[in-house]
Amino acid sequence: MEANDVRRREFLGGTAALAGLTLLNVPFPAWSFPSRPGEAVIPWMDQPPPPPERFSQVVPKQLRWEEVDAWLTPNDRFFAVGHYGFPAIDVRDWTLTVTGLVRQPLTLTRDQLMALPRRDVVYTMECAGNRGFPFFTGGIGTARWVGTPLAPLLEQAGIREGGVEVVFYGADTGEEQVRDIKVRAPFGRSMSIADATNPNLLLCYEMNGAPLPQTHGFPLRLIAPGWYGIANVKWLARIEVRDTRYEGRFMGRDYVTLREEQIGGQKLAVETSVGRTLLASAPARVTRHDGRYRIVGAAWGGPIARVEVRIDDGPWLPAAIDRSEEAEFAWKIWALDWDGPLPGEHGITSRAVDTAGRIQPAMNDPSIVNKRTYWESNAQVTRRVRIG
Ligand SMILES: Nc1nc2c(c(=O)[nH]1)N[C@H]1C(S)=C(S)[C@@H](COP(=O)(O)O)O[C@H]1N2
Ligand SMILES: [Mo]
Repeated sequence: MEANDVRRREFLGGTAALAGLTLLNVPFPAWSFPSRPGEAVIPWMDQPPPPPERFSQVVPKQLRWEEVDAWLTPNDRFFAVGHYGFPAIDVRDWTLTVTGLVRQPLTLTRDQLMALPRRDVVYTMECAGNRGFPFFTGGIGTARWVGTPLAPLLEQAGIREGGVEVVFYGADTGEEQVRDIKVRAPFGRSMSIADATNPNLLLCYEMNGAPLPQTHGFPLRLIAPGWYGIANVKWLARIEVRDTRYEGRFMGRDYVTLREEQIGGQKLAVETSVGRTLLASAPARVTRHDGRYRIVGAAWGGPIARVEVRIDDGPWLPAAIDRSEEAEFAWKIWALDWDGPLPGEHGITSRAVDTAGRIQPAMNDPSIVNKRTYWESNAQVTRRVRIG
């Protein structure tokens, strides 16, 4: 799009920002963003309510959308989820094992993993529960994750005939109950062999240039670009190849989406395990500079072709996509200059469109209305702002 290309020059920051980059001598503008020096952020009116105590223990930190001022989310602003707490692992006692239906079981220390080929990916991770509750709107962030590809290690271990599933276990454990039986189980998630050997999967030990923080899975986590957060097993301790489907809590009981369908005149629910990301977007912030307003947001969850923004009940307006920083699995930052808004309260809605022409569903779309559980809530988001 031509409009986008014109805007691109502005996004690159003009001469002042470029001079700044030269002075800092960074190889790429890692923190570029469509911001204007001296602009003011106008906080949203519809702030999320404080979450219940039990929820805050599992999700102690969320992204504050107004604070999104860079493509990458700094580690200290990155949301965190721990279903069984946030264990502190002593790396001297820690190894990663690859076991089960493999010809050659492996045991690796962190040093051995770090000596293997190094790859990075910029990936936007979103919790599948994000936007499922009014108090959960910041379960998302983008980081540069560094690690070693998983596929060559699985290749080295050699999956034996009959192996159908790869299970990733964390070092964190919790008490689980099925019917009246209580057991202790590790956090676990699985993938088919085809998904687990995808070349994009990383065994990750570095986040945004720092050693992987404890909260985010030190010393090692799986990074599964294109999947919801739940697939990215933290404090990774064991990888096991099995000859049956794995049905741990986070595959088979929790993180299960219930969607109703009309089947032969009957409403019947389909139960699916949360997996790959769905197309989504959200307005992040409204800024004002010299009396001129700008709406900035993000779009993610699929190959983004364009983003459209609607103010109140007005027409869908094309937003400009920031092309200065892009990666396949990272959110795209978009912006729309909002000229001459009338004083008062306004609703701002965004929708992403992917390269196949699919449109992020509206709140009243059947895919949203017929979904009974809160997982995978990728409907369009409307935020409210008051122009003074
Ligand atoms: N071992 C382990 N890994 C885990 C979890 C967990 O509770 N234990 N939570 C998952 C969920 S639900 C999400 S959304 C992401 C969040 O990653 P973050 O805390 O680094 O943001 O981690 C995933 N990996
Ligand atoms: Mo999650």
